[in-house]
Amino acid sequence: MALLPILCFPDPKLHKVAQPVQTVDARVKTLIVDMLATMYDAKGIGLAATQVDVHERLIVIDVSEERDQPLVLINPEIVWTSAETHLNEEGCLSVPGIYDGVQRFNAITVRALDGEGNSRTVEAEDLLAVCIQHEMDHLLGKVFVEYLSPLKRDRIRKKMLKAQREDSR
Ligand code: GNR
Ligand code: NI
Repeated sequence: MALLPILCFPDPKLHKVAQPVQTVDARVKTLIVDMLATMYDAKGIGLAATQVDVHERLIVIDVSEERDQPLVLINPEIVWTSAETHLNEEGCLSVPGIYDGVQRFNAITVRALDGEGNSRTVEAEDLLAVCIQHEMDHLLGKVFVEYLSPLKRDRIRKKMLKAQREDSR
């Protein structure tokens, strides 16, 4: 088990588009274990492979209070969305300390492979639906701050760059 470094905005690697996972083999299973460990260590509710610089369509999630219900989604595809959307306060492990509102579907249905490579359908609402949409954006190279105004995004970019400069001293 290894903790993986998480890329931080505005790292251009966060904007790479992930490719489908070809086979759920030992390499992918090791990646899942490491991503779950990294997510729990960082106290996140989700993590996309893109954030650990692996550009394959794989996400891990756990929105449970007890942190004991890991969900692995490989090659996820949204097959249904609710008509209603909702403005939710979001944060991101790749943009630490920043929280802002993003409009998301209230409920979605997703088809994906699980960690064993078996096909499954997940019906999600509320926080789980928000989290899946946030993670699937990462796989498309999209970070939530891109939904904010250019002014806000630029302020966040400058704040992150300054924090990264101070960290590296
Ligand atoms: O830990 C996280 N919390 C969160 C809160 C509201 C909406 C989305 C998220 S996902 C985030 C972890 C993360 O950055 N995943 O990519
Ligand atoms: Ni994120």
